[in-house]
Amino acid sequence: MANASYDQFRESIAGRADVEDTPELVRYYQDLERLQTGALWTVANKIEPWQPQSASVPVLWRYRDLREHVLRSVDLVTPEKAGRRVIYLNNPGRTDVSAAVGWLYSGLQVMHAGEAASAHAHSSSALRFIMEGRGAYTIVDGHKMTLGANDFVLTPNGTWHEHGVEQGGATCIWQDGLDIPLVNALEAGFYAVHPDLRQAVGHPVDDSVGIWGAPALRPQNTGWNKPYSPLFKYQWEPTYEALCRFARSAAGSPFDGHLMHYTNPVSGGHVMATIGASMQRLEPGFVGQAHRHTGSFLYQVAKGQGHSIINGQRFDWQERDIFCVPSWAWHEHVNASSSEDACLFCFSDLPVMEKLGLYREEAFGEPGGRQPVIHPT
Ligand code: 1HN
Repeated sequence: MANASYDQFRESIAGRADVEDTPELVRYYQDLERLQTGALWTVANKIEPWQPQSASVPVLWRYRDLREHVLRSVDLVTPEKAGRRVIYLNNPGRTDVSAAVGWLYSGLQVMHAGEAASAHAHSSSALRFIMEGRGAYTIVDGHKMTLGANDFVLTPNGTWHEHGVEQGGATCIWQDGLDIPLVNALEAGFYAVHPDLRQAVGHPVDDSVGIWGAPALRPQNTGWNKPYSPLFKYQWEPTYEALCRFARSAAGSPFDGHLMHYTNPVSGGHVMATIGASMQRLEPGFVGQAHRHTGSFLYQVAKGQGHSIINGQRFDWQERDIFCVPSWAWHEHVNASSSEDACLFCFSDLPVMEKLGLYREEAFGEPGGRQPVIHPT
């Protein structure tokens, strides 16, 4: 990387731990170990790196490779037996915690017409992004939502939630995103199965959109005070229209093109306490500049095709592919197509980074900087 030699230089300068082992020190360390203690200077440089050292690696999961294997699971296990019939994304650097990137979990869930998975609740916050099929629904705390391709739905932490596909629908596949690795790292995870296995639908279908989904209008006297969005479903069509209007009205970001965050209509902030999400549009011919920031990001290509360069490695993506950008990895996005725009859905732990005061961002090199491609594909 461009900054590697500078980082190595900084690592060699004074002020950091630099104690050579002697027989006496080794005996001392052994004595400390027996007392469940240790000398900080033996670990300080490792536990306090100069900058984030993500254990996650950039990965592209190609949908054309995954899809048939996801569908195979339909004949192998039932949703009743499996609880959730999901093929999860396993970052090679994070296999110990079943994470797709950083502290985020993700998987592809498949359901046939007429199938349903029972209701449960857990401390993890979750979301779904619909990839294909017809007739999918999710019920969140008695609110039923109908779902189509590129719709984005929340199942916030603590809510009862279940999913299914209506009789007469078509096999559905969606991406799940959860903060399970984070919640487990914080040792704060609870899980419960609904006592009746199914929830009663207690409200008109899609009522959360009816109440909260009007653009820039907030209903009066709803008394919502939960730490997540009362709007549980964000539909594709109005999202795409908003991005196109944004693109006609302003230049957008040199790094991200036209990017809009899905928001909690009450607070204007992120949709959930630990997970944020966005959709960005890269217009035909868009060549993004490289930058990096803290936080772990998982993208799904909702529309079009293009490529991203992540820490010097080029990943060519097309519709439905999923790829990740680990914390502090350089990344830039390109839509080389001359005619079609590309849209990237993304979810991340940005709310956590922001709330904890850990968000940091920098541009690559000079303005206009682009990465050298070290590993062309
Ligand atoms: C979960 O609740 C779902 O509700 C999917 O569909 C995947 C992975 C781990 C823990 C809970 C779902 C999950 C999950």
